Amino acid sequence: MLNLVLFGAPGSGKGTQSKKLIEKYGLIHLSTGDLLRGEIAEGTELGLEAKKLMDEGKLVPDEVVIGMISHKLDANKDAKGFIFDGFPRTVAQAEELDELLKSKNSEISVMIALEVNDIELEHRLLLRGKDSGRADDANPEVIRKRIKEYNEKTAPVADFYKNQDKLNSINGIGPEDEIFAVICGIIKKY
Ligand code: B4P
Repeated sequence: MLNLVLFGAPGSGKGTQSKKLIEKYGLIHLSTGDLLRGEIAEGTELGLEAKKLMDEGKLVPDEVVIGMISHKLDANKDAKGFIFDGFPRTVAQAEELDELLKSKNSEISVMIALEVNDIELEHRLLLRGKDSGRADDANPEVIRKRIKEYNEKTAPVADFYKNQDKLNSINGIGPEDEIFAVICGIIKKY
C-alpha cells in the first residue's frame, strides 16, 4: 500500500500534481480542501461553518478535517493507497492520521514537500482567483493570511515526518511535468 502525503504551502502545486498522480498510480485522492468545498456546495452545517473560516484564510478546526478523513478511509477499505493533499495541516492532524492508519495496520509511506517562495505563491493564487470563483483566491490579504497560517501552523508538520525519515523536499517551481517527473522518481523508491 502506498500512502503519500503531498505537502506544501497554498498554491505550491499540491492539487495540480495530485491530478497527475491519480492518473498514473490509481491512488485514492483525499483533498481536505475539496472535501470542505463539497460540504459548502451542498450547504451542510459543516460547510457553512467551514466557509466562514476558509474565506478569511484561516484553518478549519482539526476535529472537523480528521472526522472527514476518517470517514473516507473507512469508505475506501480496498484502496491500494491514498494521496493526502492538503492534510495533515497541523501537527495534531499528523499525529491523528498516524493513529488512524495504525488502527488499519497501515502507515504513511512517504511525504513529498513542494518548496515555493511566498512571492510565487501569491502570484499563482491571484492568477487562479481570476477564474476559479474561490473567495480565498481573490483577495491578496486573504492569500497572505493563508501563507501566514501555513508558516505558523503547517510548516512544523514537515519536521514531524522528517523525524520519521519520510520527508522529501523538492523544488516546486518550474514546468509541472518536470516537477511530476521528480515526484515519480521518489515514489519509485517505495
Ligand atoms: P486547499 O484546497 O488545500 O488549497 P490550497 O492549499 O490553496 O492549494 P491547492 O493545492 O489547491 O493549489 P495548487 O497548489 O495545486 O485549501 C483551501 C482552504 O481549505 C485552506 O485555506 C483551509 O481554510 C481549508 N483547509 C483545507 N484542508 C485543511 C486542513 N487539513 N485543516 C484545516 N483547514 C483546511 O495550485 C495553485 C495554482 O498554482 C493553480 O492555479 C495551479 O495551476 C498553479 N500551479 C501549480 N503548479 C504550478 C507550476 N509548477 N507553475 C506555475 N503554476 C502552477
